[in-house]
Amino acid sequence: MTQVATSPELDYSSETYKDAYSRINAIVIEGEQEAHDNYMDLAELLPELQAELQKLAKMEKRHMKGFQSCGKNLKVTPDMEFAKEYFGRLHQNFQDAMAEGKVVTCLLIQSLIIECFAIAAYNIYIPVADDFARKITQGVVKDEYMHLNFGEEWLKANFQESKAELQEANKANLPLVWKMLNQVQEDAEVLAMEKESLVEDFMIAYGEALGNIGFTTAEIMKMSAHGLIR
Ligand code: Y39
Ligand code: FE
Ligand code: FE
Ligand code: FE
Repeated sequence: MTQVATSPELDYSSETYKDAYSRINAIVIEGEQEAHDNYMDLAELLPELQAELQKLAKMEKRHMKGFQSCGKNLKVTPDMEFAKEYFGRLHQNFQDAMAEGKVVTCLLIQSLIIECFAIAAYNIYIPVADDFARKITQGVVKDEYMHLNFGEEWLKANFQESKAELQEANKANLPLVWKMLNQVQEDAEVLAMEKESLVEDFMIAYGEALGNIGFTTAEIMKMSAHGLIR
């Protein structure tokens, strides 16, 4: 939000930039792959929405390929081992919920938390990206709003019976996003992405989503605060 529109001091071919990019790019590639897998899993939990969910999964696969080409363009090898570890706990929580058939928790993790994380990160990245990556990311972020909207619509239509599970899943998963943001803060700064802007954009998108689903302002504030504790 408070970010400058251009960063002429960024040297996309410097070793410092490429080293940080090898982790951030890997996180994004791994995130898109896992988003694909998550929507394929959700298609099993919601057979009546199978076609739509498979379409979302396909978009995530396309995003992954786009970001792989961004790394190649900068001659960076993504550190996929780091990225797998990075998503480990969130991934496990999704898997556990999936095994129990907890569709509400799965939707909160993928379609609300992870999509809002993507929306914040991509919006903050676009003004400071290289020309090639900027074009790719602009195309991707439009899709992410559609994915977030999918989750919002389903949860809004099933709000009363989902409410308690949403609050519980929020409590268990929002703190993980905080840890994840802290963990990449330094690498993000090398790319001229400020942590404060990431947090701000994430909370705006997430709070708005909770409001659209049906939570009151007081409930949203309570749920947001739970992210900061623990
Ligand atoms: O739905 C999606 O496409 C989500 C998988 C993508 C999330 C990517 C997470 C980006 C975090 C980057 C952190 C940069 C500071
Ligand atoms: Fe995506
Ligand atoms: Fe997405
Ligand atoms: Fe700074």
